Order: sequence, then structure tokens, then C-alpha cells
Amino acid sequence: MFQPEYEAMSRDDLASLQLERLRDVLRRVYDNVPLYRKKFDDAGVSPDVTSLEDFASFPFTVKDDMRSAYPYGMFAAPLRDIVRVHSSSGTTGQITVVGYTQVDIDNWADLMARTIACAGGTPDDVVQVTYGYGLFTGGLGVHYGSERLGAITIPISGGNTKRQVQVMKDFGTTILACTPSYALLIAETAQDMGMDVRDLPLKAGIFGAEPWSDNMRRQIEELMGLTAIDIYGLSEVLGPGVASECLEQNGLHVNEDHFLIEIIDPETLQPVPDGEPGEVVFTTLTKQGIPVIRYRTRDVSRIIPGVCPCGRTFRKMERVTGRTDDMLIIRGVNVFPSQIEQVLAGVTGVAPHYQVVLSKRGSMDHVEVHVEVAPDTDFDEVRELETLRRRVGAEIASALAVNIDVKLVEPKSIARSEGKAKRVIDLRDEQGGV
Ligand code: DLL
Repeated sequence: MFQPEYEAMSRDDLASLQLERLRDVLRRVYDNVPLYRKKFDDAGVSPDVTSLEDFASFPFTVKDDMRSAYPYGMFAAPLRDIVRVHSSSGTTGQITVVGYTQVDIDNWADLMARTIACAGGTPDDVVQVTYGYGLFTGGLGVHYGSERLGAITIPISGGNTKRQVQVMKDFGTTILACTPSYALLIAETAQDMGMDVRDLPLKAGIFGAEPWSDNMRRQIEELMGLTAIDIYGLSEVLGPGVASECLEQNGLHVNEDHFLIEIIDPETLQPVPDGEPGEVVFTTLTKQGIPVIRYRTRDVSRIIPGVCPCGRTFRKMERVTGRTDDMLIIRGVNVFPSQIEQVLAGVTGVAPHYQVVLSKRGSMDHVEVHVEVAPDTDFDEVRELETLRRRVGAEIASALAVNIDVKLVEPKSIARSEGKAKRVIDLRDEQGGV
């Protein structure tokens, strides 16, 4: 353990620490963030809570709150104390900015050192950071944690898969950090290069930022000869480092000294008992730059009851099994179908009827947008159609920062719906993928 004094503290001590920290953060947001002051006043709640139970009557925070405060309206610290900003991987229309003070960056580094240690990492390890560096929190988040742990840190970022394989071999990587889908691509690329990754000194992978299954875990483990560990987080709350699996591989320990977790029923908004699935809600207990109070993540999970044999006392959440909204994660980029719709509305020659089709190509998820052309289109004009197809692809890529294949389809060929339009067609399970 990296910080056993916290990670293995007694539940009673933890509850006192949480209450003390909660009172502090509630007071800070009430004094410094007009949006919270108004929300608390409207709900008739006082920041001076006397028990964790008192907190259940506090209002929730949602992504729209953060959007309406864009860019800095929810910062609780003066801008001169902010030393870093990141943003959620969502793009146009969805972007939110999060700010970190130096204290936040230090805490984050500790939490990510914990995460790597949780996967069995030590200062003797060589960590290949293949998450993207930039506004996305993945790359720099793991980077600082790896340095804090004292491991050798390879800041290679994503892309150039053959080079990833070469570096992994030449630098003696022992821990790989990337999305699970990219781990599979690296494994397959290594095979194509005639290399057996299992012969390399890799021992663990810290994979996250997108949903994945236990089947996929086993497949990666078999191909790479490592222990695949699930790590979870979101930029609004911190980035990676909110929760991570230990070597038991049975649920993710939530860093409860820094985050209060609740699981609620998304319809009634009432807490559900431990063990029951619901929407995950977090309150940050220590963050200074942009604390969040009862933030609704839209991620679905549950608390796994019981004590973990690893010795950590922090409760565990199950791997995230879904979302309560329609957000897709395409190669690590969060995309809402409504964003695609918005782009299509601005392109002449296509109608606003579309579907996002998810399928499997090998081990990778493949995403294709099917778009109806405008009713007066001549389907024999092949060249014109190809130009239009490319234009739609380029518009989507420029607005959403992710390349998505586009297929033009004939007018009226996409099924119309009388209720909610079915925008996302998921063929992955039918294909028997991982
Ligand atoms: O994805 C932070 C991160 C980076 C986590 C690297 C782990 C590793 P965002 O871009 O804000 O932050 O996206 C957050 O991604 O609400 C979940 O829906 C999804 N997500 C993150 N980790 C997992 C995971 C980063 N392990 C959103 N399993 C979250 C399933 C995940 N979904």
C-alpha cells in the first residue's frame, strides 16, 4: 500500500475524517461559489452539517451546472492559485473545465501512486503511460502518480502502436497504462510484428477510461501475460484515481478519504442499499480548485458489500456496467449522439436522420454513422456522394475530435420511430465479441 495510514484506516476513524473534511468543503463552496450558495439557500440547507446523514438532504450537481458555469464559474479557489486545467473528454457543446491548485495536484499524485501500488506497482517498476497527454486527464494523471511512486515513467502518450510495442520491449515496461481496447490493439500489433508479448517483463496493466468486461479482461491477460486492473475516474471529480481495483480483481476501492460515494436510484434520487445497482454520485472532500458536491456521474455501479482480503478498508464499487444517459465512449472520447445530430444539421445534402452503429472489428469496437442523404439526391452520382460522405466525416471529426466512419444511406431508409428515436444500434453482443 502506498498510504496504509489512510487506505487501511478503521471505518470509525474514516467516518470522522470524512465528516471533518465534508464540513470544510461545504463551507468553502458556500463562501466561494455563487452557484452552490444559491443551491444550498434554495434547498434550505446549511453547510454546517453535524453528521454524514444530514448531508442526504443536499442538492445534487449535474454536468449542466458545470457547463453553465463555463469556464471558471465553479472554481472555489482564486484563479491565481490554479496551476493546471483539464477538461472532460467530451467535445463541442459538452466541454467542462476543471482546475487544480498545487495541493490538488499533490493529492492527485498520491492517489495515482496508490492506484499503481494497488496493481502491485513499486519503485522498481517501469510504467508506460499510453493514455493521451493533454486536456484529457489520463496521461498526466498516471504520469504524476508513477513519478510519486518512484517508478520509471515513460511519457509516450497514445498512438503509433508499433512504437509502443518496440518501447515496451526495449525499455522493459512492467506496467502498461492505457484504455483496455488499446491494450488489445497493442497485443495484436505485437503478434503481427512476430513478437510474443508474454515473453516481455510486463506484470500489470492499469486499464480504464471506458467500459469493459471480465471477458475482455481475461483475453488481455492471456494475450499479454499480465494482471489486468480496472481503474476508474472522471475529470469532474478528479480524473483517474477516484477508484481502482486491487490484485483481488473484484471491485474497485473508492478512495473514501478524498471522495464520498453514494449510489442513488436515478428516478427517485433516493440512496439505494449497499449491493443494489444505481447511479454513482460523488462529493469531493479535499479538492480546492473545483470541489463538487453530490455530483451525478450518470455511471451505473453498486457497492460490493464485505471486507476485502487485501487489507484496504475502503469500500469497493463494482466495475461500471452502464450509463443512465446515452453517452458513448469512442476511442476514449466521450460522445453524445446529440452532438452528431448537431453536426449533421449543419451539413447541406444530408437529412437529419441518422443512426450510430456499434460493431466489432476484430477485438476493437467499430463505430459507423449511417446518415440519410437529402431527398433530392441522385444516387447515381457516385463521385458527388463520395465528396459528401467525406465532408460529413470531416465535419464530425472537426467538431468531436474523433474520426468516425460515415455511410450514406438512401432517403427514408432509417426506421422512423413514434417514440424516442433509436439512435444507437449496438451489434457487439450479437457478434459474440468480448
Ligand atoms: O476517463 C478519467 C480516466 C482516465 C479514468 C484514465 C481511468 C483512466 P473522463 O474523460 O472525464 O475521465 O471520462 C469519464 O469515463 O464517467 C465513465 O463513464 C467512463 N469511465 C472512466 N473509467 C472507466 C472504467 C476519464 N474503468 C467517464 N470503466 C466516466 C468504465 C469508465 N467506464
